[in-house]
Amino acid sequence: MRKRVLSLSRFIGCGGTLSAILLLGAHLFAQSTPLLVDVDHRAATSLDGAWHTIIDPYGNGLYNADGSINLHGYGENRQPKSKSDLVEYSFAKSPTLQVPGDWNTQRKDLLFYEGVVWYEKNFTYTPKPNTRTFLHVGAANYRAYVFVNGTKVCQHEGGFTPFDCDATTTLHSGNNFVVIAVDNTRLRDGVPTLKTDWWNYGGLTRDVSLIQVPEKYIDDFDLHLQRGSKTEIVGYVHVQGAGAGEPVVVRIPQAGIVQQATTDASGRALISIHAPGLELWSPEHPRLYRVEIQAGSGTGHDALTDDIGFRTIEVRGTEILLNGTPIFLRGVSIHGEAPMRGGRPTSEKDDATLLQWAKEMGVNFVRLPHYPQSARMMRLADRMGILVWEEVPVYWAIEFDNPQVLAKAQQQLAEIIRRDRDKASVIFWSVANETPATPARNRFLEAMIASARAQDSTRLITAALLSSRHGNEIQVNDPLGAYLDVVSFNEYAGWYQGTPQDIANIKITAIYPKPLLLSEFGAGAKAGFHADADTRWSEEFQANVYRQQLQMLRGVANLRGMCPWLLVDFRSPLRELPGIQDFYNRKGLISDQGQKKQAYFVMQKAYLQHTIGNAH
Ligand code: GCB
Repeated sequence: MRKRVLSLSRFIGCGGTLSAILLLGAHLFAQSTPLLVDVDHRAATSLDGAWHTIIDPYGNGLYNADGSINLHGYGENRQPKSKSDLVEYSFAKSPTLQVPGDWNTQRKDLLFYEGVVWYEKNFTYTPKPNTRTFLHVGAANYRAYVFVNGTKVCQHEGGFTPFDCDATTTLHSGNNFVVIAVDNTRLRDGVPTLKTDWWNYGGLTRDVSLIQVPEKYIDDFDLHLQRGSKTEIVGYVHVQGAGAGEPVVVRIPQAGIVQQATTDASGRALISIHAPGLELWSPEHPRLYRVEIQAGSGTGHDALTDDIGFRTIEVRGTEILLNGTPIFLRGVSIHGEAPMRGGRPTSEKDDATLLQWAKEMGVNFVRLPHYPQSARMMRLADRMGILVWEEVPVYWAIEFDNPQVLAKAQQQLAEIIRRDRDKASVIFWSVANETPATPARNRFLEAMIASARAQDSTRLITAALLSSRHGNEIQVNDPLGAYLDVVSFNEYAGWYQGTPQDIANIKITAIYPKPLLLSEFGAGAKAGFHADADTRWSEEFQANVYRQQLQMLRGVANLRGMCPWLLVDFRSPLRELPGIQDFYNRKGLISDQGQKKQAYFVMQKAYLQHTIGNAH
């Protein structure tokens, strides 16, 4: 396994392998996998499809008795050498599961399964001379251990972010095999921790592929409009393996741009482009430019393309400015769950259905809680002109006083910023959801905010804060608000607190002179269940909560955006009420089977007729 430790400047976004050091006081956490950017624009050998799988509830083939990793377990994919040889597992004789895909929704007996599942795939491969090959995993929930031809090449923790294993020295010409053990056991010191209001879908939930690159390759770049400017593109290109003097060219043919640069000793070339006359990206005009990046010259050169929108996002006083113009964010939240069939989304059709339902409701913005969704989803939002809130799973009461947990959270944040900072749609990094304000929590999230700002100086930082109800007042006063660009908060008046009738009398008070965003409100309803507006779980009850909320929210000063909770019903182990919930959180405006509830139309009317929301 290639294990490298880079300087902090690399980690905070100046390019280079994401073998990051996270400096946390005296604590050092070295993450062992690199991370290629813009992977979806590279030529790849897909390993998607059927993989042989072994269900290993006790982690027998993975863990030694002391919990360490057994390098000579099932990862070796042994075959009996003689008729007397004892091998107590066989991938070849085991059933298959589809990759990408969670295991829970592929086999009935795995719906509630938590533990280790082994995946194995055979493939033929021909490495080219003077190249490196990475095994790319889009996401594996929650921990993954990767073996190529019997040798462990990397491991990764974090269920929603990608990683790349350098498999160059373990691959050979001809027949090869890869084995990946995925363990979705929930951990007290995990991110997220033991309790979440979403399903713990396990497995290789996103694409797996092989990516071949030259010896010197572009592993990272960042090109964006300088904050506040509509004409200056700045950033860098990092060429892994290069020293000083490597030529780099950035071309944007549709804007007539050709920019030459040269790497410094760390392989990094600074880019600064004067680009007058750019058409800026916005929901109304989601203009993407084809960007071509080349590093090196001659046979060993590396070339990448990307489709990038250029826009600015800022806060001025209590306003949010997109390309310098105040905007109200008409949003909705969407969990990463496939419409109609459930489970993790695995295709563009899954994502497009969700975003189309949102768009039809009149949104210009989606909150994607509580963990990073796929890069494909962000690409689609880029093309459809939908602004996006991305979030890391710092959810409820994780171990805020544990430096290793901070390291895990910072790692996931770094990975998602690195993956998605080329997406114009993404305007927010959310560092947390509903975290109780304690001194340890404050320190933890201040560190997260500092990391996010260091890695991306152009986007807005937020977090969904808890609010507190005192009689008819909802107070937004979490001390974290002082550190955020936009103060987002959740409130469930009419559902968890008070009655829908009380909502009219509520006053929301926030102590921060900043833009406010209502990141959650809502109520549950079982689609097709009709009763009067006082009957819980009826569509009428939910629609009434929405009507009352909208009326009350019209009076909230500085409200610059809202995301009702949420677009579609989703699976949750916390929601057990038979006949109503049946393990689904029913706060969707649309059922898991695609039926629009009355409240959907209440929101749609308000958004399409612009009867809610002021940009200034
Ligand atoms: C919340 C959480 C969200 C839950 C939601 C609910 O405050 O942020 O994850 O699903 O409430 O339905 O209770």
